[in-house]
Order: sequence, then C-alpha cells, then structure tokens
Amino acid sequence: MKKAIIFGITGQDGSHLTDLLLAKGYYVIGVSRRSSTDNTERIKHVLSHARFELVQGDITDAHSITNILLKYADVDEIYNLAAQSHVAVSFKQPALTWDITGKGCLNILQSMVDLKINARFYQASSSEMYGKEFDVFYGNHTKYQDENTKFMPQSPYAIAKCAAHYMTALFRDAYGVHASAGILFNHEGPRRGETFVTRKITKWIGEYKRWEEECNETSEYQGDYSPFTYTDDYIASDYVGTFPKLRLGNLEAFRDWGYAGDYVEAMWMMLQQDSPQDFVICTGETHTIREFLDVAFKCVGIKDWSDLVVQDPEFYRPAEVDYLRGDNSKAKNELGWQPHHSFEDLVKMMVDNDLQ
Ligand code: NDP
Ligand code: GDR
Repeated sequence: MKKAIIFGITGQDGSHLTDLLLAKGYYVIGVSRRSSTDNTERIKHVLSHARFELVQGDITDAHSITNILLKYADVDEIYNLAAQSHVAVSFKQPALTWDITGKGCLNILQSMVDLKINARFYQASSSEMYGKEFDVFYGNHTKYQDENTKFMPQSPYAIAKCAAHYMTALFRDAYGVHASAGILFNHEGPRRGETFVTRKITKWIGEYKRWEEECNETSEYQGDYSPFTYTDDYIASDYVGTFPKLRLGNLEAFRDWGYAGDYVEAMWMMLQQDSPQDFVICTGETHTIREFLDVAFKCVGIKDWSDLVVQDPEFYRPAEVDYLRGDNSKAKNELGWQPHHSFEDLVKMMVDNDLQ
C-alpha cells in the first residue's frame, strides 16, 4: 500500500487530495498544526477512515518535521500544501508568511535529505509568482503565462512562494530528490476559505437569500441580521434594508479560476512521472472579479448587483496582480491532465453550496 504525507491537510486542497488518495488506496498521514479550536472541519469525513491518520506538526519547526519523517520513513509521496496562503494577509504578516510559506518548504526538503527519505515531493507553487506582467501593462491581454514566463512577484506571499519554488528545483538538481512543483492558478470550490474573493461573494449571496426568505415568510420579521464575523478581511458595510452590503476591493483584476477537485489530480499525476518536473495547472480562461459577481448573482436571479456591493479602497492591496491567464499545454500533453469544470459550473457549484 502506498503511503503519503500531506502537510496542509486541513486546508482546501489538503482535504481534496486526501479524498483522492484514499480513493486510490493510499494510506494518508495528514499533518495539522496545533490549534486551540477545531481546525478539522474540511476533513471530518475521513477522520475515522482506517487508512487515515492525523498527526500534529508545524512546518516552521524543523524538529517536528524530523519527528514525523523518522516515524514514517517508508513514505512514498510527500505533498507540501501548507502555507500562509492569503496574499492580502501576507502584507500585514510578512515575516510569518516567509517562515511558513518560504522557509517551511526548505525545512521539509532539508529533513528529507538529512534523513535520507527516499520519497517523491510535491511543492504547491502559485501563479502569484508571475506577479507584474509588462506585456499586460502595455495592453496585451491575450498573453498566457506558462512554465517559461518570468516571475515578478508582487507580495510577500509571492516572494516566499518563489523562494520555495527555487528551493524545490535546487534540491532536485543538487541532491537528486524527485521534487516537482505545480504552478497552480486560482482554484476554488465549496471548501474554499471564506476570505478569498470567490467564497466571500458566494457566502454573502447565500446569507442574503436566506435573509430574504425569512423576510418573506415572516411579515413582522425585523431583519436584525448579523451573520458575519467582523474581521479585517470579511466585513459587510451599509445596509440593504436591514441586511449588510457586501464589501469588496478591486473588481478589475483578472483571474484564471478552476475547480480545486480537478487540480489535486494534477498534483498526484506529477508525482507519478518517472522524472520530476514543474507544471502549470490552469484552465486557460480568465475573468474579472466583476464577471464572477455577474455570474454568481445571475445564479440567484439578480441581474444588477450594483446596489448590493460596496467597493472599498481599504480592501485594495498595496500591490496588485492584475492579470493571470495560464497555458496548460504542457500538463495536457505530458500528464494527460485537463480541467473538467467550466467557470460557470464552478460559480454555480459554489453558489448552490452556500445557498444550502
Ligand atoms: P489553505 O489556506 O486552505 O490551506 C493551507 C493549509 O496550510 C492549512 O491546512 C493550514 O492549516 C496549513 N498551515 C498553515 N501554516 C502551517 C504551519 N506553520 N504548519 C503546518 N501547516 C500549516 O490553502 P489551499 O488549500 O487553498 O492551498 C494549498 C496550497 O496551495 C497552499 O500552499 C497555497 O499557497 C497553494 N496555492 C493555492 C492556490 C489556490 O488557488 N487555492 C493556487 C496556488 C497555490 P490551518 O488549517 O491550521 O490554518
Ligand atoms: P489571490 O486570491 O490573491 O488571487 O490568491 P483572492 O481570492 O484573495 O483575490 C483574488 C482577487 O480578488 C481581489 N479582491 C479581493 N480579494 C479578497 N480576498 N477579498 C476581497 O474583498 C476582494 N476584493 C477584490 C483581489 O485584490 C485579487 O485581485 C489566491 C490564493 O489562494 C493564493 O494562495 C494562491 O497562490 C493564488 O490564489 C493563486
């Protein structure tokens, strides 16, 4: 039976990858960091699976990685999905982001080499590494990013991801580790964290529609509705009737959005290759946040959302990545991978989930 260790097990991708590997007959060891509250919501359904084990560890602590690798020295595949993965947060907590998202990857790779762990390694690299695109600034919006596009990172997160990406390549070349990095473009779904823009939108729509239903059902309903956790990142301002409006930042950025369930398949496929390599994983289509809003609101019959959304400069980032659109030819040709969900499918899936 093949054995895999997943760092970042409690995240969106960790949970989808666990489902995939269990379905393929793997024994999965998930590493989660200690938390004072339960952080296993996304993996609740596998916690009692006979081929699943949850262990505690933190990738900023090399000792904890060493302990885990010593215990499971016969592991076949190691996936590093752990990160402080929020770009806006990385401007506020840059050093923490560096320690987790950048140095954490080094901690795992160095432990593998020191302990002579002969496993295949996957690093979760990101399209954020491309950052600023000169061609795009000059109005060339047809350009795609691929494995050869230069990185011009625009955030502490992206810089940390670049370091981890280059570290992965170095350990491959210098020590012969079977290490591959997937340069994944944005991928979403019902399990997406609630502070990323797609889920923030669909969650708001779900809450809004529930509030509307309650208003219709109970004519005397006063609508004293406060469904949201008021944090820096997830705040609703002003009121639609008595319901808070959705507050967002820059709506003009383009993103190449796919479905997370499709993307974890690509991670696994990369580690099945004889020789390790890096691959871009994306759909090849790009849309603005504004277009996402159009499609999401249309799913609940709302054509004009302008009165429901507030654009707040406070949510603009100190530096923005304006345009992402990937070229997945290499993954298609060499891995046989392709996305199975369209943009419209994805948005509908997320809205339907949040309506429930
Ligand atoms: P999430 O933010 O949902 O998950 C991140 C995971 O990392 C969580 O399990 C989190 O644990 C864990 N983690 C954070 N810090 C540590 C630490 N110090 N030690 C151990 N674990 C830690 O991210 P996604 O699932 O969306 O993404 C997975 C990976 O892919 C990330 O590395 C992300 O940067 C990268 N990526 C994601 C893309 C996307 O569109 N989703 C695109 C490209 C790359 P906890 O639950 O305790 O916070
Ligand atoms: P991103 O995803 O930064 O691309 O990183 P996010 O959903 O956070 O932002 C996408 C775009 O939406 C704009 N935006 C907002 N973003 C958030 N979070 N909240 C808002 O209110 C808001 N309003 C507008 C942003 O400015 C941006 O242009 C994700 C993460 O999963 C990374 O870990 C991953 O590496 C990349 O995708 C690929």
